[in-house]
Amino acid sequence: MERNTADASGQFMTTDQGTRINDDQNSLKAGDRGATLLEDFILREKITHFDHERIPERIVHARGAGAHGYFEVYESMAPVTRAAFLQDPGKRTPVFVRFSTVAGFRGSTDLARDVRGFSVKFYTEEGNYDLVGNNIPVFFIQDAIKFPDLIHAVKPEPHNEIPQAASAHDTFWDFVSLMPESMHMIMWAMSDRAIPRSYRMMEGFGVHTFRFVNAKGKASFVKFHWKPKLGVHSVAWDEALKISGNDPDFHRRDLFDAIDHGDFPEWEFGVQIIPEGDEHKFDFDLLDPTKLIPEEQVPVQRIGRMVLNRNPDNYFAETEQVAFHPGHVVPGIDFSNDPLLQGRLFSYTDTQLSRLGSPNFHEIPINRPIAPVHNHQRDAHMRQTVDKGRVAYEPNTLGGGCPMQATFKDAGFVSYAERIDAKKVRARSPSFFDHFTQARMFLHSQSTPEYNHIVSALRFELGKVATPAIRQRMLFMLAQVDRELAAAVGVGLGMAVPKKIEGLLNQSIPADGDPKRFQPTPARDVPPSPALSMANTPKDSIETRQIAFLIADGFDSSDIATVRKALLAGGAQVKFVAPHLGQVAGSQDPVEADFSFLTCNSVLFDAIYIPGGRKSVDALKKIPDVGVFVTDAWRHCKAIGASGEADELLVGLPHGAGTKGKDPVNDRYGVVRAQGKATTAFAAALVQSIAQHRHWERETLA
Ligand code: HDE
Repeated sequence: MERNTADASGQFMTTDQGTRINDDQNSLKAGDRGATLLEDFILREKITHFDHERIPERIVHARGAGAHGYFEVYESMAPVTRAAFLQDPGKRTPVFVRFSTVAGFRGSTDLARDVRGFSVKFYTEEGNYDLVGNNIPVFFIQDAIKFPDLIHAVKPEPHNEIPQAASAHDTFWDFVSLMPESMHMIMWAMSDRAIPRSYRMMEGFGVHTFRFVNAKGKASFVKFHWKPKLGVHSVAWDEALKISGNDPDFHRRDLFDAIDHGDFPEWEFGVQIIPEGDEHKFDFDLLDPTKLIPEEQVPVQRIGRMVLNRNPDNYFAETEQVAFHPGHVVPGIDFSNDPLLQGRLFSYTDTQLSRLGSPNFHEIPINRPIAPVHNHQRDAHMRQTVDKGRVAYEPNTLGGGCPMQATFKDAGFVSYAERIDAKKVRARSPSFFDHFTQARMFLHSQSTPEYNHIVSALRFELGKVATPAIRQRMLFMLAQVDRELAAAVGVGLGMAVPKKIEGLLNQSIPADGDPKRFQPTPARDVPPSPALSMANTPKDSIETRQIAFLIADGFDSSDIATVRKALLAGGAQVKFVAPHLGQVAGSQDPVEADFSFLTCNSVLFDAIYIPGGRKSVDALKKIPDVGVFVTDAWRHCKAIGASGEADELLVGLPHGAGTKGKDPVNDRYGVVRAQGKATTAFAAALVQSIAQHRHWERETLA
């Protein structure tokens, strides 16, 4: 039973029992100055409900944002999988998606340096399928048994609960410096992938190798990918820090506003399919979650698309109560023996029991499958279903033998009958001990600015580590990936890279094991993978980008009209930022300011434009925030546009970027200026500059 409170106009207020309330302002008292009476069932019900409003937040991925949408496949995938939602191109499967950060608490900033969760619940006609992935294709650890250690290490330190939503502290790096297997993931986490511009501009990955199974029972291995239509983009680290102060809800707001505005975020669904017979053809183990399959080796086939077109009505009911589980699968999708995945298959139901409080969490509206549910599970806290009849067991005759088990042909889920002939051991396969080759491959696949950002991130993170021995161990570990990287980080820390640290690479040797067998193998050079660099993402669109127009009374109306027209035509959004809210007078018509310089900041926009107009430019010159707007936009490598007198606001920019050129339109390092009035050629050059996302080359100017 759902209560609709969205359209409650004309309804009387009631208690939870439906009794109409006559006074919601005063509690029941003995006289108007008297003590409050225990009898007041209305007060007690209201306060009791309030007292219990909070449920335990997720132990990881507590901070998130969600949206509804749909998925559709491009063509039938019947040759590889029998999953019904991957058969018919005409069919739209509803989805609910939740994006998240991992380490921070529920109220923490969106812009933490962190992995992002990317969970998709497909409400298929064969039951719910959850793809519970991340925006990074590998993970820190290889075996589920280390997950509590990893999370304890990264969460705020237990004695003082500091720092919030940050990995830059001793316990995290203490742990990582002793875990060579985490090095590949560390490269990703220290890259700009960990500070995305938007959830809408992130890739998603299933991480583990899964299985597809077709109608003949034939299986293949599969890796899952989400490719964002808008490309993969990140912010700058200094910007992330400032966004965290200016708008800690930046990603959440961005997703909500985009959908509200009709700019529906879209991803293509990609698969890398590996025939069962090729399981051992790679130089790493397909079951090892610290490895990826380079796209150049096994191409990602784009097999469908997902569109998010509806915001949740209620954050708690939907985004908070949604319960994902990698074990929610449908016929045609099965698991591999990845030891991290295997552990996850246990963890997610367990966590819902403590978080949502009952095994009936599947009855919460957001978790309900659209496929009918028939079984003999009964009762427990907050049961919603009113089960009829007296049969709650199987086998039975009194219920006509129903509900019945479904055969493979009846779309029953039949686990893939993988042959296993092995000893029961606590062990790790020797094929899991190449921890450095792919870390090095990732590093060597980055553009120069991306590489430099990794160095800076490591200098920052390790610079926040107070214990010198941890920094040293990390430098040694980084040197296993790449000596130059370690040396560059060492410069920032004022430390030499240690040549040897006794026993460090043997940490995971069990007392009775063979030490050689457990030693990580040295990094090998393998071909770089261009797909791993964000520099190679498409940069041909300004769709949904937020552009700040800095104006004051007296701005040039024709400048604004020309530039605005071009930006809106490209799908961007224009926001007017002025000394005050309300109307701002132009040379012709006034405009309404969206923000004042107090209520927004350069870091909240993708680019800025300043129109001409003597009076406007003179007024802007007197406002210190305007200077910061411009210098931050420069520092964060964003497109900057200026026309007419607005040139004067750019004179402080370094490397001659602010000096007036002779041509009608000048573009220096993404700073676009018009000699006089803004022309269509100027607007086109600005659009082109914004489409680049960032002009990182500015960082390397001497
Ligand atoms: Fe999770 N993880 N995880 N995880 N995970 C949870 O489940 C866990 C792992 C991921 O938006 C929890 O409902 C273990 C890898 C996402 O609601 C919990 C292990 C990947 C989300 C849990 C892992 C993920 C979670 C916390 C090691 C990438 C957010 C709340 C074996 C493929 C889902 C919850 C959402 C959430 C356990 C490792 C992704 C405690 C034990 C690898 C996106 O059950």
